[in-house]
Amino acid sequence: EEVEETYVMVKPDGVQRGLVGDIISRFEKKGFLLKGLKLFQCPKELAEEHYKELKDKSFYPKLIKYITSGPVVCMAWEGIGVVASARKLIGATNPLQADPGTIRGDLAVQTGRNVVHGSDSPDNGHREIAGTVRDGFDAATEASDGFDAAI
Ligand code: DAT
Ligand code: MG
Repeated sequence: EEVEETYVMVKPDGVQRGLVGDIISRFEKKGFLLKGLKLFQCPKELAEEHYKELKDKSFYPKLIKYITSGPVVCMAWEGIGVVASARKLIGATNPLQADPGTIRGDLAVQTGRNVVHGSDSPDNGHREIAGTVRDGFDAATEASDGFDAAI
């Protein structure tokens, strides 16, 4: 397994419900390294770009409305195999099917309010990080070079 980066985003319901700390804590305790973080109001255009593969789905308009309905917390996480591991920590898209112990399995009920996003590939991770938290990322990387996360 290689050291990778992934993009994790606490969606507006997660921010409003006060779940940011719990979610960050799960990634920290797993041993991943936080490389960038921003409270961010997602513009409609970026939301449409982020979910462009889903634009023909019936739920797409609601999805865009939801993701732009309030601030999100955007994060870049680094570690060995972090792309797939983050998806495991997050759990299945439908929270009722997500295993207990996962973020969605523990904290959510509805697919349309599933609290958190995680990139599905390293390429998408880089693209999503570039659109949100990349500013200041390199400086943060340099500053945290002395830390030894369990990566
Ligand atoms: P994931 O977020 O697990 O990667 P996805 O990429 O298939 O899932 O879909 C992106 C988001 O779109 C998902 O987190 C919630 C929403 N969504 C997906 N399928 C849905 C459905 N059937 N009804 C409502 N929202 C849905
Ligand atoms: Mg997805």
